[in-house]
Amino acid sequence: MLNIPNIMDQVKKRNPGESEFHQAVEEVLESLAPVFEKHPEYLKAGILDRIIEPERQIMFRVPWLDDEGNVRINRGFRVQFNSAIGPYKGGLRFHPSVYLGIIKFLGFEQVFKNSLTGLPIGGGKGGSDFDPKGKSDDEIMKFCQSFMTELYRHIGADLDIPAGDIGVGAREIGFLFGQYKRIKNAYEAGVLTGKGLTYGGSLARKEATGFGLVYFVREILAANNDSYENKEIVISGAGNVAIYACQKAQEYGAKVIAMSDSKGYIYDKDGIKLDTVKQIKEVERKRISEYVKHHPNAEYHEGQRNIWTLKCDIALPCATQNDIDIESAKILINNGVKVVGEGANMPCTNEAVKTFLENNVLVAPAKAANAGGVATSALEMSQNSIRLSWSFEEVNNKLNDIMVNIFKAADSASKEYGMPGNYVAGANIAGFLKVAEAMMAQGLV
Ligand code: NDP
Ligand code: 2IT
Repeated sequence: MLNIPNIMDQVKKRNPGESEFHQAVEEVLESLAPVFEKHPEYLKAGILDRIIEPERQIMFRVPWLDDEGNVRINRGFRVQFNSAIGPYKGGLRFHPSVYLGIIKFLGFEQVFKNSLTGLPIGGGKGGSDFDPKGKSDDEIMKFCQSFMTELYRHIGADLDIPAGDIGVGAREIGFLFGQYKRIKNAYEAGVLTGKGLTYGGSLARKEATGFGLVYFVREILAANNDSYENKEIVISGAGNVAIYACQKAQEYGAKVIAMSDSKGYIYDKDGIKLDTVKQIKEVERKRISEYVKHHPNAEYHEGQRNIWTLKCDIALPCATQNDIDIESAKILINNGVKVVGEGANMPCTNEAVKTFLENNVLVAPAKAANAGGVATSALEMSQNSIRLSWSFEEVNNKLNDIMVNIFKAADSASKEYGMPGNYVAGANIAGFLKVAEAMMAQGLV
């Protein structure tokens, strides 16, 4: 038997103050307890102790000059968590809230997620406490160049392949790639993913996380004899994941009635006009509140979390971690929510997830449901290696198949371990088993 409180005491002692990392580990441990019971050899080989300890953690100073000529200093991170099944792979997050605990929680989750994709990618994550909001393009470029001037020595197409996450999109990846290429004096296209289409990017990578989420939830609905037809959906966030989740859900005939950003949410009972959201967020980089200027019948409300007071059939949290706490979960349940699809990483607190499951709300866990992004990053790496590019349809079909397979893996693991319909446990177990097998085979490293 795993003594989870005891293990968690150790985790907290070894990783002080890193509450998001503690939370991510606790959730996985609870799912894995029956696996360790069935496979005592994993415990004996130290798989548990090793899988919660990053292989390498890098922290560095990022100096840059702002437009007024002031010296600015940020902190950069890259946590190379686990390379048992492939090179470290995972995004970079630029957000003022970033510290080691956030990067470690994301890197830890990435290990299981990347395993679930079925593709040969290990787990890592990085980023900085740099805040891109309100910065000029010049400042963004100077920051990215300085960040890469240190990061370049730790990454590589067969070693560690960063991509985007919160605050890191096509613009930032372009600046990062340019600086990497300049320093290395070589065109190593596969060192970053999420690249622009003119220099090695993959069609459908931009859409992949949001589309993949909607494919995964489609599978959950179908397994429960349901579909998107006549469903009302609330999506938090208005970034990369949220926008393309909205697009695919609308294509499937669902009505998306609300979206948000970090300041507040918009409610459009007639259905969100996504072109307006794209213009505001992708082009103008402004607040979501601008939406009501274009659509006066819609409403804007301050307070990002208040979006969960809206009645909906499906909730897709696509903004950031701990967006849905237990209070929001209870309101959603009282309002009749049927499915919660986690587009963001760890958007529900552990208590919220438990409450959903106890009340028969279907939960599509982040490690499975948002894996379409990193899976398509791996497809971008494949295309870079063979120096060919596939059509949008080809990549999208592969993405769809991958999401169906992830669903099957999570579903069958949940059944095998006696928790049918608990896709949270199913995804954790299925993701873990492949990594654990590889670690066993490779000895004590
Ligand atoms: P973006 O930076 O494109 O968008 C983030 C969105 O969330 C913005 O609308 C932002 O608002 C909003 N937001 C609200 N509250 C917060 C907060 N406290 N901190 C940060 N953002 C907040 O990021 P992505 O869409 O890429 O990422 C969203 C989530 O999805 C993250 O959890 C990320 O880890 C996860 N994810 C992303 C993948 C990808 O391929 N991009 C793949 C898998 C998971 P505002 O506009 O005000 O900043
Ligand atoms: O959380 C994630 O999976 C991502 N931000 C995408 C990572 C990637 O390497 O594409």
